[in-house]
Amino acid sequence: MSDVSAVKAALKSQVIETPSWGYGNSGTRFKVFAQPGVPRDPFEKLADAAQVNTYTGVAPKVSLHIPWDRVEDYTALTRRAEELGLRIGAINSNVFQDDDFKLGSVTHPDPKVRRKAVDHLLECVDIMDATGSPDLKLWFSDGTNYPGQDDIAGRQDRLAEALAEVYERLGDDQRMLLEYKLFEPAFYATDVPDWGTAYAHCLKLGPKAKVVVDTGHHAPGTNIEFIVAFLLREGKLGAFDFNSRFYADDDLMAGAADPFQLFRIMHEVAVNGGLEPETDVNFMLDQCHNIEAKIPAVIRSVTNVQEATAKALLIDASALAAAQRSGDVLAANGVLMDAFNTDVRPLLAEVREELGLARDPFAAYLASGNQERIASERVGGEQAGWGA
Ligand code: AOS
Ligand code: ZN
Ligand code: ZN
Repeated sequence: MSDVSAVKAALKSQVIETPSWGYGNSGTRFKVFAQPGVPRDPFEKLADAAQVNTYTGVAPKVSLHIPWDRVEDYTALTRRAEELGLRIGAINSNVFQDDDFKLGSVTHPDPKVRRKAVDHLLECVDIMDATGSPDLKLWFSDGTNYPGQDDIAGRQDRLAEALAEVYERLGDDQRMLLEYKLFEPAFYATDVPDWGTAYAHCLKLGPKAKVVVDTGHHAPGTNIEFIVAFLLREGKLGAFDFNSRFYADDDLMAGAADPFQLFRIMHEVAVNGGLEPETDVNFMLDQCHNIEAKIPAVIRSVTNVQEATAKALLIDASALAAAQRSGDVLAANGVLMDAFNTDVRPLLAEVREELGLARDPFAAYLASGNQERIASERVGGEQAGWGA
């Protein structure tokens, strides 16, 4: 796409969903560093997400996490989101923080534990009904640590059975997004370790089941853009969990560690129709901000995704196709690199200006005084954190 007005239109319509847990205190297993002004409840998490949307204009959806965002009244939470110009995005289920799930949740050998896990997933669908959320996000920590610990194929049978029950419960406009992850917390055999396993289960389940690609969940060197191209071609890419990794599931800001990889991913998204509304790809962030201020970090993550998208959209498609047809390897690669090496910040500043926003959302937020305001107002109560 080289027509600038079409590029701008695509950038204006891209929606990036931010995670409620990205606004709370988080850390590693060594230490959680508390920050002043962090939300004390899900309502305040929404207020922080609204700040990101106010300054970027492209982040009107917020993923919730159950139980961390469990409230008495989901209608009130949804109403608050609407007042803030937001809507509720994916409901993230959690079957990984209960003692009963030590040996697994939906793949646990004991049917009573499997029942408890499936009941939680069904509760998440009830919350989707109450909040208007379109997506149930499933990530399972299930797996084994030692050879022989459990029957690998048997665990797949139990997983398939649980997924089928939850799939049946989905409404017409609701989807199930199945996420995979190579390892951690299980170190020998994870039950949904890769896109192939997730894809095979989703294919059996039906059209409402799609795969989530979390960019931090692969072995080093994995060609993630290939996975993206394949899943889009099959109509099975449901969403991204964007974040950056240097080593494993680092959950750092999207585009921070490897902006070139994010560009290559967005190129495959763009050429395979993933920016078209009908493909319904949900561009989510799944990040934790352990040592940096949270709202500014989410703003930067959103703009990093936008920059990668803008560069991908600027690729000269006809020059690329001509080079590919003629087998001119260096010219084809050159077309891609020209786009990647373009400074798209002025273009995005123009896009924002046309939307009535400040040209630099990061600077505008810092100048707004919100950070100081929440630090002085949000005192007392329990500061919400990862897992709180
Ligand atoms: C876990 O590693 C996954 O990335 C999940 O997406 C998880 O549900 C999310 O990080 C919130 O806990
Ligand atoms: Zn994730
Ligand atoms: Zn993860």
